[in-house]
Amino acid sequence: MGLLADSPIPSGFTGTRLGVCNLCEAICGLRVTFTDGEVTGIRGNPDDPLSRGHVCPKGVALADVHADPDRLRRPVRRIGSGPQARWEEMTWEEALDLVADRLAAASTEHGRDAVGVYLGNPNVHSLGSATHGSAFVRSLRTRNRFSASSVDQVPHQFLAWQMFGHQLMLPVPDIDRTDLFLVFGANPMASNGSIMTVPDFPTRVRELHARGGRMVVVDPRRTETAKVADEHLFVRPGSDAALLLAMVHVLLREDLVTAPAYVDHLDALPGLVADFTPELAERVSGVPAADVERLARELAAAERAAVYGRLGVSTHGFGSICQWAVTLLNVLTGNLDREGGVMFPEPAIDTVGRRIVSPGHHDRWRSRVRDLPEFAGELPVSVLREEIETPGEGQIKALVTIAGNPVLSTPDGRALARALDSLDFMVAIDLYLNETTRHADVVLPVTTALERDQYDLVFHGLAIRNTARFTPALLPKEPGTRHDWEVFGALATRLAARLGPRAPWRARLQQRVRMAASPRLLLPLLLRGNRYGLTWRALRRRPEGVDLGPLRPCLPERLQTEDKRIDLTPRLVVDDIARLRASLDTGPTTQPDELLLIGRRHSRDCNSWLHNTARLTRGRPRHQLLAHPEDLRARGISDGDVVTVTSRVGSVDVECAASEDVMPGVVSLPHGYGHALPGTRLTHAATVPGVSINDLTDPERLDVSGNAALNGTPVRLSPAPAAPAG
Ligand SMILES: Nc1nc2c(c(=O)[nH]1)N[C@H]1C(S)=C(S)[C@@H](COP(=O)(O)OP(=O)(O)OC[C@H]3O[C@@H](n4cnc5c(=O)[nH]c(N)nc54)[C@H](O)[C@@H]3O)O[C@H]1N2
Ligand SMILES: Nc1nc2c(c(=O)[nH]1)N[C@H]1C(S)=C(S)[C@@H](COP(=O)(O)OP(=O)(O)OC[C@H]3O[C@@H](n4cnc5c(=O)[nH]c(N)nc54)[C@H](O)[C@@H]3O)O[C@H]1N2
Ligand code: SF4
Ligand SMILES: [Mo]
Repeated sequence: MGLLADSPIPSGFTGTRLGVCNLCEAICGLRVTFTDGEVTGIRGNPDDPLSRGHVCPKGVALADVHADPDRLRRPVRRIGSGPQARWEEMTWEEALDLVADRLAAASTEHGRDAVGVYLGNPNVHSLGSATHGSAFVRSLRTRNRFSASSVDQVPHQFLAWQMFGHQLMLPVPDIDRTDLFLVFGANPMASNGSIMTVPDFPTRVRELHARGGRMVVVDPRRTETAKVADEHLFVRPGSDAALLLAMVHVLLREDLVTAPAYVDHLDALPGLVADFTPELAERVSGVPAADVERLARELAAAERAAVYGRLGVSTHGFGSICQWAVTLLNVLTGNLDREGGVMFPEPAIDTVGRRIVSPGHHDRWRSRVRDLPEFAGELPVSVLREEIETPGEGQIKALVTIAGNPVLSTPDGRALARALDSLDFMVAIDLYLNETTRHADVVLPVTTALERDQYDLVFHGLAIRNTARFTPALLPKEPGTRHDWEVFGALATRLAARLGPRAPWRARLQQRVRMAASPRLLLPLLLRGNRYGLTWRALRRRPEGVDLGPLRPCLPERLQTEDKRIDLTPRLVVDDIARLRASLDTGPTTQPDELLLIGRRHSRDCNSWLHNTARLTRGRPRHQLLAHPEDLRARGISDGDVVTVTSRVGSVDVECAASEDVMPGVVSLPHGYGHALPGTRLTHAATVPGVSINDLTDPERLDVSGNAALNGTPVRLSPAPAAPAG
């Protein structure tokens, strides 16, 4: 049968083919059933050595995105603006020329930094973006580069760059072999894991329990993950730095340390954490001092333990300190690079060791208005709006967004939306006319996941098991549509012609050849010399994925630091302890009636962009503000009322739901909602209730790495004057 075929299905095909889901980091292998050329079923592939048959409701929605009549299939140009705006289709040649002309004009008239670029999350899930996207971004020659990373995982990268020598040298929990799994600020039951590619998390937790292991979750909300854990501890949002450092304090004070030989400055740690006592942690975080001590002791006593801190402690005012403390807990208990601890995946295509991705750098330039340093070539997206709105040399006049929806996903999105209208020119490379792309002058749509070849250059490197998998495109590209890599190539070539040569001719030629080659042609080159001797041919013969075995210890050899040692006191993070101490004196809130806002994810949401399919939005509404019944009662608010939530930057009206699952003093909204805006073309999503949490989050609240502190935003709650529309 056609399960193993290597080219798209023929028209009218009936049968099953292997596919892959690229919607989240779990990268599940799929079995896709076709009837007369239409997708009629999507199931998990039990033969996939990593995902083992797992699939979630979102995977099934891949077909809905492909079939969605609202999805753009041709380039469009906006005629007029505001509510009167309409969209007109263009030919590809016309659209690409116009975009290249306008971007080049901004660059030559106002200087190269006049073009800004924002890369959204789906870029890391696309092979074509990995192979061709960065060359396009480089061809813009701007320092005003932004991405969703700075509302997500920059603290992880910032720390990995300083301690392990490469921003993507990120340890992942060896969840299949650990005895104690300590989770801070992550909800893998809903998110399916992040910086931990772990398809089938629920089964793996059951297996952990079956072998006598334990999972402990520290989170301001009793999440889906907390509910399947052995223990859950509430923690005040934004306070984990003090809590985690207190655990380090206990390890050092009680002499529970078994650090490896390749670490430096161990002796400096006791002085750095001396004042972070369990008592201080209790006062700040609400976690009892006795529990802080017990957790530290249990961690030291466990034969194999993994400490994991993710989005909740990374989109945080002290995200870098949190990630540092998490790393210290693993290192000091001997759990870094140990089976059952946290380990470094060794992917077949080693983007780290082969420097396919740069190791990272810091403060080579700064943002113009707020003077914030770049990290790894990007500025914090929290400064994007001011860089567009503040006049002067280097002001952003033209913007490119690629697979991103920053109006819903970055702090003070409403103000960013206004700023987008003041640009001279904006182009979006995207599938939809949504809250962000409706501001563009031109939208260039690309093919969907089912039409593209896929190899996960990023996520094999973050996976809990070493595997490799090449999945050929299932569906042929519709006539007149383009793959993302083709759009990147066409734009890069046009820009080079308009902006004039910069590199020597040989390099330019090589670049042109590379941009013209499909990702599939580049993969054999990338595979060359891999440590497994895995050939391109062998990879293609096994579309279910090639198993390369469990994670293996690899330090200190694989460290990317020059001296193959780990500095336990990374300066840029250690220097931030002074700011942490100062914040402990003032506290997270300034007013007695303030509550702390946190986000949440649901298994049927995918950031902001999968709400246009009824399959994922039916069922009980899930957009509400969750609040503790006591906090509602104290404000005269009843369950189900519409409330006004106000922060420093804005306010929204939204239904509330009383829930004892959130800690008193904490309220929670999901992100990625708030769709019914004029000019969008999201017929179904526009009927989905909810508001954008990022109309409340504050671009002034940042970690030292430049990452936005989305969680723990102080807000006030009051009964709303009238019911909201819709
Ligand atoms: N308050 C709060 N804010 C958050 C978060 C939070 O937890 N709380 N989470 C943050 C995180 S972790 C992230 S990653 C960001 C996400 O932030 P973004 O990446 O800005 O937002 P997405 O919702 O992922 O938007 C993806 C966009 O890509 C388009 N798209 C989908 N597939 C493709 C494709 O294959 N090609 C192209 N060209 N376009 C495509 C979609 O139509 C959509 O417009 O949000 C962040 N924002
Ligand atoms: N279904 C679904 N899956 C997804 C996504 C999605 O939108 N939907 N998005 C994908 C993306 S882009 C990413 S980055 C990952 C993220 O994956 P995760 O890191 O698992 O992210 P969340 O589910 O947002 O979990 C963050 C947790 O941190 C908690 N938290 C908030 N503030 C604090 C705090 O101050 N301290 C502590 N200890 N906890 C806190 C929140 O209550 C929440 O439970 O998920 C990915 N997977
Ligand atoms: S868990 Fe993630 S990768 Fe797997 S089917 Fe769901 S969305 Fe797709
Ligand atoms: Mo993310």
